[in-house]
Amino acid sequence: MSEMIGRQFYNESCQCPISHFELDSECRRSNHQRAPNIMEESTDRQNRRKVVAVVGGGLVGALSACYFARRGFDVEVFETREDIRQAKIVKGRSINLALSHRGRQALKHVGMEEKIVSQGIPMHARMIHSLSGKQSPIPYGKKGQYILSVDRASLNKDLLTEAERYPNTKLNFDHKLQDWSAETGLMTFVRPDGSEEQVKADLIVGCDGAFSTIRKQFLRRSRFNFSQTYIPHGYMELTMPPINGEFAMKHNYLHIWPRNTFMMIALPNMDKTFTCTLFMPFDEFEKITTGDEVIEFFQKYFPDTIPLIGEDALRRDYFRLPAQGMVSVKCTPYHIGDKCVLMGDAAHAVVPFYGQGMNAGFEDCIVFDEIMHQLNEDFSAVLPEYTRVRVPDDHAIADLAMYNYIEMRAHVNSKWFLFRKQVDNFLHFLMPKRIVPLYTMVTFTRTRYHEAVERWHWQNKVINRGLLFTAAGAVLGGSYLLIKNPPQINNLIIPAEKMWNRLITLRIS
Ligand code: FAD
Ligand code: EGU
Repeated sequence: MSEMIGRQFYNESCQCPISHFELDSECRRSNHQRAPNIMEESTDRQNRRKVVAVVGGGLVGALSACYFARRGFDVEVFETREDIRQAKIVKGRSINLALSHRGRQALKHVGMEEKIVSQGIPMHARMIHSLSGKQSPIPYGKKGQYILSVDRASLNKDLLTEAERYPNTKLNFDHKLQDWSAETGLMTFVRPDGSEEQVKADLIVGCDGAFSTIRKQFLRRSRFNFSQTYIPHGYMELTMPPINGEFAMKHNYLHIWPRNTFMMIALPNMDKTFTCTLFMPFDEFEKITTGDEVIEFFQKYFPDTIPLIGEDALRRDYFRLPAQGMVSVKCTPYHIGDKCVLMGDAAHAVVPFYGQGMNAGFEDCIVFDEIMHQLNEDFSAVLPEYTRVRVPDDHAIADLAMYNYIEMRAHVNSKWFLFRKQVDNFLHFLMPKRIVPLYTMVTFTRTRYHEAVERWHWQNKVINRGLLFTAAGAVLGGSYLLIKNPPQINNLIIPAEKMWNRLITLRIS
């Protein structure tokens, strides 16, 4: 175990001071060719730089490595997979993701916003596809308010490369965490050849995703709360190729086909394809067993997409991979003593029905960093504070995403979706300060998630009260008019026979 630490401490000697919140880019990009400073070297030896082990080199792990590196820690990232920058085929979850304000802010803090944004495709509105093939756009907000469709693999690669630019960061691929001890902090990694490696660090950051191995040790501890829920839906990704070298649909949109239990979403890619994600219950996925049944199903629910995805491609791709599951995980606390902390999906996996999983994980990094700054990087104070501050917000977004899943599944067809979003936007237009749509707070601000939920409840009260007053006003006003101009009573009486006929037709239709 000391081998790993040894390699870190005594070989590499970037002369960055222990704590440099405002580390300028010049220092870390100079390939540390600065002449060793004797004063710094001696302090380094006495007061060795702390080692932070980031377990998981996914989106959140790679970003959090940058944050710790910026602060001057010796960062070691351990990732099960091989280096995806060299790999030929990258398997993994969803191909593209919606990046919004929270994620962008987190990237901005490490100077990565511009690069990532330039490789994303702005989506200014949703495009709602009705069953008849009609398309209706609904803007996300004002002109500057858009979300970005970004490629997961390329985002992950860029973040790894960025982390690696810090001389005090080392990436260890082909290192799968097998187990670790919360008592000693000792981690055991397995290599592809079956060999084991043991590593110790001052702080372990668990960014190893929804099925976190780091989290397993939390489960064995007293007073750790944990819940995990699989939803009955699965998802499948299908690619819509370009037509004559151009996007098959308008590309600055998030395309949505809301069909209650069945739903499809499509996000654009830089290569002019769309990635369509079909959401439906697992038992429905299983009912479809032949190519003909696939076409029949699409004919019934998503007819406009058949020529765009291509009939042959549909028949083939539907059976390429089984549908993937979606899990929601909530837990608390996020830390063990001053030794270990969870971030990203390892701390909170959310269902993708708000497009916030990665954004929330990226925001975890900002929140942790802000607390590090406030509490002078004292892990024994920072970790409990991070749990205290962050848990309510992550739980709020997990609940919101689940709520939206249930709502969409229950009664969201294209008409309802259009209607609801238009009502939201209209109320916001009437009272721009007082009523802000929930998705706006979630997607375009850094309002704490739990505050967004509280505000939403409060707004709904205001709206309901408004509706009540409007209704009461209508009744009172109507009564007044009736009293002032009493109608001929005879005109109101419909012959009983006529009434009966009306009732019958109502029942039938
Ligand atoms: P992961 O991306 O899962 O990374 C974990 C990493 O840890 C992996 O690289 C893995 O190999 C590694 N690892 C695991 N175990 C070990 C181990 N034992 N040892 C070493 N390494 C290990 N979010 C959004 O913000 N916007 C969206 O539009 C969006 N759409 C989504 C659509 C779908 C269908 C799904 C399923 C999710 C979506 N998300 C979205 C959520 C987003 O994918 C996740 O929140 C995000 O990937 C979490 O990042 P992470 O780094 O915490 O975990
Ligand atoms: C799901 C899967 C539309 C990417 C939620 C909206 C999503 C994304 C919505 C996926 C929906 C649903 C919102 C964004 C976004 C909407 C949002 C969902 C990106 C409430 C790659 N959702 N998603 N809400 O408002 O706030 O447009 O896989 F269909 S982005 Cl489910 Cl803003």
